[in-house]
Parts: sequence; structure tokens; C-alpha cells
Amino acid sequence: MSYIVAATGNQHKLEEYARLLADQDIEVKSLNDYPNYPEPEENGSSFKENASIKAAAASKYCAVPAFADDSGLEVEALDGRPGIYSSRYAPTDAERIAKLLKELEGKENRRARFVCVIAIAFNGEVIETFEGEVTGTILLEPRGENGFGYDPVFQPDGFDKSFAELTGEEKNRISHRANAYAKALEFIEDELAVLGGGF
Ligand code: ITT
Repeated sequence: MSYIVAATGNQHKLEEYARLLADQDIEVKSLNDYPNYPEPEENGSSFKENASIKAAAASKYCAVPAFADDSGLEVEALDGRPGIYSSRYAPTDAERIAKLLKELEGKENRRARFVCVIAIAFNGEVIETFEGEVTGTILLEPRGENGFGYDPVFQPDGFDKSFAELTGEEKNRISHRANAYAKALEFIEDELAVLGGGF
């Protein structure tokens, strides 16, 4: 059995990864298994840089392969904001959504995309990064209870439901995280055997 550490403090991301990795012969540890882990500062200027910072730091500290994702919502009418600042846009999910809807008031263009960059690292070095996206529109008001973050106001193209109205399985078939993950999976399977790992 191979180990990999999912370097995230976001419980919702962990749940999505647990589902995505369920069929794999890989045990996923999380930062909860390392209570004293000193989280690095996310001071990169792109999703790729921030994902790399998180994965590299965790792989060094935990001494096993690690992956991390940096993700966020890019809104066309806001010139790509909140982007890499999606989690820092306002203090809570509800406030983030309220602020976003306020900024979009009266704007006709409500096109947006979720982006996710997954970085895989070993021994403090980033080995590869993979990017996924899902395009859609920002709804006029929140709908649905599932998921997290901006899910209640994001309607993916081809659906008449928000991400928060989809089940976890449905979201995982089309999400930015699932798309990046699909690209990363083959790599993880091939490389873990070579890299080793374990406690
Ligand atoms: P870690 O850095 O510990 O992984 P985080 O929540 O701080 O957790 P990010 O820095 O990648 O993660 O910020 C991503 C933010 O973008 C997240 O907090 C949400 O507000 C938003 N986001 C990302 N993926 C999302 C998704 O699938 N659904 C809704 N919102 C999402």
C-alpha cells in the first residue's frame, strides 16, 4: 500500500478527494495526521505557485509524497477576481457569496470558471502540476445545500442546477478539481511505486 498526503486544511476538499481516490490502492493521509504541521504562507501569484508551495512544504515535513490544490473562482466581469484570493475575498462562505452577488449587480456578463491546479511533490520538490477547469455562470441568488464555497451560486454549463444542488458524485464528474485530478491520477499511480513512501 502506498501513501500520499493530501496537503489541505479544507475538510470539503478532503471529502472530494476521498471520493475521487476511493477506487485506488493508495492510502490518503491528511494534514490532520500531522497536528503540529506549520502551514506555509500562500504568497504565490498564481494557482500553480500556491499549489506548489503547499505540496512542497507538506512533502518535506511529512517525508512522503504529497499533493495540494490551489483553486478558486474567476469571474469575467471582475477581470478574473476573486481568483487566487477566493478564500480570502471575505471571512465566511456566506459573506463571500453576498459580496460576489453585490459586485455583479447590474452586470450582464455573469460568465465564470472554477480553476484548480494540483501540484505533486516529493522531498520538498514539485514534480508535476496539473490544471483543471469548469466553466459556467453566476446565479442571481444562492441555490442548494451541498458542496462548499461558491457552489450555491455557480451553475456549470450544460446544467440547470447549481453545484450545490448536484450530489457529491455529480459534482465530481465535472468539477475543476475532478478534471485536474483525472490528469494527475495516471501520474500518481505510475510514480508512487517509484517514489516509495510510507510511515
Ligand atoms: P487549503 O489551502 O488548505 O487547501 P483553502 O480553502 O484555503 O484550503 P484555497 O486557498 O485553494 O483553499 O482556496 C480555494 C477557495 O476557492 C475555497 O476556499 C473556496 O472559496 C473556493 N473554491 C475552490 N474550489 C471550490 C469548489 O469546488 N466549490 C466552491 N468553492 C470553491
